[in-house]
Amino acid sequence: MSRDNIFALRHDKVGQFRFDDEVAQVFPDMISRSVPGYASILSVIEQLAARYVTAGSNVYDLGCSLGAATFLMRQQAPRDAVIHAVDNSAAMMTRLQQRLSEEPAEQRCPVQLHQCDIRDLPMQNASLIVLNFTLQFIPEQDRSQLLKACYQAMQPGAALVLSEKVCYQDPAQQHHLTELHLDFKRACGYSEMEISQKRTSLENTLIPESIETHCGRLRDVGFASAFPWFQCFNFVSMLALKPDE
Ligand code: GEK
Repeated sequence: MSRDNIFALRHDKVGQFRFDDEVAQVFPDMISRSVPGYASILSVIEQLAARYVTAGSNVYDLGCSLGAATFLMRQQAPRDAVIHAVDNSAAMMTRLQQRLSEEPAEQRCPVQLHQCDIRDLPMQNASLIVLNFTLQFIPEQDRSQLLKACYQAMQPGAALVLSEKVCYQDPAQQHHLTELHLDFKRACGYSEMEISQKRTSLENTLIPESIETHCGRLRDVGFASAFPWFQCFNFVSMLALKPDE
């Protein structure tokens, strides 16, 4: 796995963060050293696939990057399900296509790649939809519509996983959780300069919201229940369930 040192050298001007070739090349290292709990969340996504993915249904991995969730869900999905891995980054999709072509031709369900904006993707007959740290990159005004499209595409009893970096209204809580996250990044080997330049680069690109805002929005678009099932510092994963008919 290539090591992320994108922000290790001082940049005169830090540009807006992009999921380009440089990022795609180091992405597994970058996300596992930046998102506390990432591996645990992925392993539960695999477990959820075993529970929720039904025969003949569609599974959507929205903002799939290099397909970490897709590969794990594929281990559990019935052979006649289809996993749709969706990302608008050409660099991510090229690498994912390459990785898929290197997979042994085994008895697994098909994976269809879609290089497009997740807001433009038609979805239907879904048993499981995953937004693993993706909604935070969608403009706030578009989030309800996207989640409504997910809800409408889902079968009764289907599940949606929403993992996000979150924020808190209470300044003390926000401060402490941010500090604990920074400690995590330091312990993972990031320098103060890397941390600071990455933060500048993500400003106005990654927009966190509170757990209450997320769960409230999920209920507003129709999910019968929506609740956090995992938290490490200011990183949370939520589960939203469509009622059985
Ligand atoms: C994982 N889920 O490893 N349409 C499509 N893709 C988008 C859009 C959009 N509008 N906006 C952002 N992306 C993955 C990790 S990373 C999270 C997800 C992170 C894509 C973007 O190109 C990137 O690949 C992904 O969402 C976010 O489980 O880097 O913090």
